[in-house]
Amino acid sequence: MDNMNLPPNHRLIEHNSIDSTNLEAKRLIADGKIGQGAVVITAKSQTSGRGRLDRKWVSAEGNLFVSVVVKGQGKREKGEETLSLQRSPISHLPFLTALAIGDTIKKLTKTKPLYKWPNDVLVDGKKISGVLIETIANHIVIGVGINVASYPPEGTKLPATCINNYTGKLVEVRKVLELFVNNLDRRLNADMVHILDEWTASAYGVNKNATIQRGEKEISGIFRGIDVNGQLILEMEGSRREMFSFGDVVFR
Ligand code: BT5
Repeated sequence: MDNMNLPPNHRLIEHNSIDSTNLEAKRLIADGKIGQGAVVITAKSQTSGRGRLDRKWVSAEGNLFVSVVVKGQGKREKGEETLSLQRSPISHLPFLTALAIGDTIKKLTKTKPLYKWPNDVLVDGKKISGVLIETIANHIVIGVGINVASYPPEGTKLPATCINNYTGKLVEVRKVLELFVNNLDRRLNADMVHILDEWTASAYGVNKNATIQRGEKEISGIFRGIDVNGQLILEMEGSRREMFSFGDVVFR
């Protein structure tokens, strides 16, 4: 597959091996090399792929590693067609990105992906994709790893899986890239009012017992979905509700 149909104003930069596509995106931003359109940075493998809190993202060749750089919420300049976050609060972005990953997986497989707060996409309860969003100098880096051909068989917090486990024939990484970037662009340019509802409708673990982990601290309750800012709602004893804007959630 040589010709890829990316949305207009998208510049694709492909690497063989790189430390991390998010790090490369941040270097390009710092060096003023992003320009007007959206920039899509991919690599066949990463030597230092990262998750949140500097955790490791296992980055074997055959899987997708991509960072999409979009402009922040500044005013759109006249005539500017940059893909930019005009319509969405940044708090919606992890959910919107997860949905774009879900769209992609649904197009390629017959599975129904579920979304685990804050940023995981699961198939059969196994992690198939993760999202790392970083903001720098009025740019937003949307980093996404999707397991296509392989996954770490052990050593991950949740069991993992990959797209090719659910397809009749093997899917090309660049096909997954093309679908994902188009789905992301479409969702970024659409009305976002229903994003959180759509995410919640396929959320993993709603109404289940959940424990929020924040470093050493653990807080347990019942997971009741997310509020208008994307914060996790935990119902404690006596129906008291607490909101969490970051952390990891474990379901029991
Ligand atoms: C994430 O972090 O899930 C975000 C992963 C983002 C990776 C992309 S790849 C392109 C771009 N460049 C980067 O350097 N990063 C982004 P978090 O929620 O913190 O989950 C990390 C945890 O997932 C690890 O601690 C492992 O338990 C597990 N894990 C690591 N590699 C995995 C894989 N390939 N598949 C499934 N689980 C994995």
